[in-house]
Amino acid sequence: MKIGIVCYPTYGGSGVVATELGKGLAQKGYEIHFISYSQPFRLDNVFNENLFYHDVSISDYPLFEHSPYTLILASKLVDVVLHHQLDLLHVHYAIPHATAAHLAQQILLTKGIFIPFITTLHGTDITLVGKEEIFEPIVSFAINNSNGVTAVSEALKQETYRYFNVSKDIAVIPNFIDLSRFSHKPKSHFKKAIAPENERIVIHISNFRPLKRVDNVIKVFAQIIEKIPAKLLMVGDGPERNNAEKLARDLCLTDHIRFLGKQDAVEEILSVSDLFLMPSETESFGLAALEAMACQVPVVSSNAGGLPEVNLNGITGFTVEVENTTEMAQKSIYILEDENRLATFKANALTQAQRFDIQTILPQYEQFYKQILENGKSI
Ligand code: GMT
Repeated sequence: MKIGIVCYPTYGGSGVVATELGKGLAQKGYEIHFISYSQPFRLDNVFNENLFYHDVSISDYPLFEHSPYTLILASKLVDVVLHHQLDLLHVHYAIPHATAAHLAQQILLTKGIFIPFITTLHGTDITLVGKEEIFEPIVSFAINNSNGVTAVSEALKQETYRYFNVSKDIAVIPNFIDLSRFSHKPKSHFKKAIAPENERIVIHISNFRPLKRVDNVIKVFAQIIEKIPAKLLMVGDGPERNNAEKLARDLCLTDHIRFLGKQDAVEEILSVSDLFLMPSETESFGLAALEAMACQVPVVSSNAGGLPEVNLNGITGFTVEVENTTEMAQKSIYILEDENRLATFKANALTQAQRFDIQTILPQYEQFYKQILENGKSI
């Protein structure tokens, strides 16, 4: 089967899921064509005869103050489908990818070619951007006209029905994890460098967008450190980083917090960590939390969106009301203060992460593709 995958190439969960899915499918013999405006960052250093990347070059024609990306992408999709005889398009993130795929589908129909497309909803396309009223008609239209729709959590599925005029069935296929990469690695020398007095290591990883509430990470940590010797690692970069660094300074915590910026080998940093904080305002799934759990790191998160489907309250960590930093700190201290309790939470985190093993989830996508292609035959 030849599949075109459309995604955002930059740091971000949807691009990671799309890229890892494509790589996994290519290994199983599918021919995968990534189509994006730059090479997805997780597609680095991969050579596989079944993997292709097609660049969507953005025109700089002076009349276009803003390049019409949706149209350029639609044209590129037509081109790639025709020249590589694709069977299926799988677009990640509704805006604008689903609209571009629909347009490409209609153009190809005029040439006597039918290509079905699947849209995977990842979260902010529905919860944030989607709620901007202006986008409602286009997102509803694109979802209703997709040949198949998946959402990464039950919560996101329900939210889509709540906010959009959508009649289409939505299948839930959760995020997944490659356990051969994300596993606990012995890195005691690294731990010693960060926490020479054997302090607990607390970690946060994100793109530092406002909805990640990195300010609350710092506020929770400020309360943890009053009771337990600890260090905080802040991994990632984004618009809120400066504010977070300033808050750390204002709270006199700079000796205890390290801002590491973007890191590739996050599994190594997670391997020395004892607790992951994710106080997000909204989170359709929380891939970063799953990556932490796979490395045996318990999670204290908000209870937003799909997080309770990933982080089991009282078992793999705790889920707490968004903004309740006092309770987040109390739960964190509860996990960190007792060695045996911490070990139990760590073991539970791994057991839960194993349920999202790529080997289990990838066949769900394969099954879904088959179903959509079968349905397509009857159109
Ligand atoms: O979380 C982000 O800022 C990135 C965002 C994206 O669209 O790339 O992630 C979303 O998709 C991920 C993969 O499905 C989910 O694990 C994240 O929970 C989701 N983010 C939000 O809902 C905020």
